[in-house]
Amino acid sequence: MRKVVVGAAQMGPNQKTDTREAIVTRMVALLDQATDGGADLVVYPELALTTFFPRWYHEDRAAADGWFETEVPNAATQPLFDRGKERNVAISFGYAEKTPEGRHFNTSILVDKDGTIVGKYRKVHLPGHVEYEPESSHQRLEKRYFEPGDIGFPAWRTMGGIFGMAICNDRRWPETYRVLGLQAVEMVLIGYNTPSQNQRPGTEGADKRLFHHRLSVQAGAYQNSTWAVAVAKAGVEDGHHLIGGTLIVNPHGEIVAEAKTERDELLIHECDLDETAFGKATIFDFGRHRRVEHYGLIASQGPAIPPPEAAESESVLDRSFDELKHGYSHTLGV
Ligand code: ING
Repeated sequence: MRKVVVGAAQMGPNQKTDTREAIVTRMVALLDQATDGGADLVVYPELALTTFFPRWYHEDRAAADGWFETEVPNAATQPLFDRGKERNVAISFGYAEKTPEGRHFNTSILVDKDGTIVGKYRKVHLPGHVEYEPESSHQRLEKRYFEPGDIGFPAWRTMGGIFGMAICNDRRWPETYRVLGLQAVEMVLIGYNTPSQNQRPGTEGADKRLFHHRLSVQAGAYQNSTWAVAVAKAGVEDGHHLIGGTLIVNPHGEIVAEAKTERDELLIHECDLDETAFGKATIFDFGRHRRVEHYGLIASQGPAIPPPEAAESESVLDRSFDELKHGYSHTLGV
């Protein structure tokens, strides 16, 4: 048994006017509640220190820099680091990172029980757009304010297991979990801020969003035989609603805990990392079952490319094995 007691610390809304200090005070209260409940690890949401500011358009991109941290820990977050060390608990949280070179990332870190930052992840899959979309009722400007992550999907050994991180939109992409799965990951920590309104009203509401959220996290956990802890910032921020649905999913893809509110809410669950072993040794024994020679398109092709229109007389049997083997992009010479 390699038990890690996880505290999934869902946060309610952060308003534009909330100070970092006031937000960190809430985070410390959640940490206290978690450690009172025996937690070894507390997981917080994406962009935990601010409102979800990519909903706001700034013509001058530098005007958004106030939402970014130039270093962590810093004065605002030191109380959280101090409390974690004092209470001997690991923490993970997301924030907007501005590097000394002036680059901008949507970042999360993993801090071990003695306050050392043992892992950093920068969000790879950035949804939305760069420019203001006048036709959209809601702006999604992550591509304006952040660069795609430049450190891939690393996994780290800590707390007696193998941990990885992902952020929000990443959880919708199977590649995220598989790259971590190929590092034998045993627990994936995922913070998210997911709006319930779409840019084009009426296409899908909170219920569909929650369904896709659960589906994505459960699938990723099951298909890589790993625990997954997905933690929301939820509720109405500056008039804009974010879904809740904080989840802990076991390596069999089962939801073992789920938040009921859209406020600060803590889930606690005792996770046995050894529960990942069965799937990794049987149905998802990657070494025994995966056939990488057929997966080339996944890492070599960005967009979907449909097969060519078949000529009248042509049958698939007329295509060379080479064409079939390499997929249609080879045929199209792209
Ligand atoms: N938010 C959303 C997410 O992927 C989104 C963006 C919402 C995409 C709904 C698709 C549908 O959960 C972030 N921050 O990535």
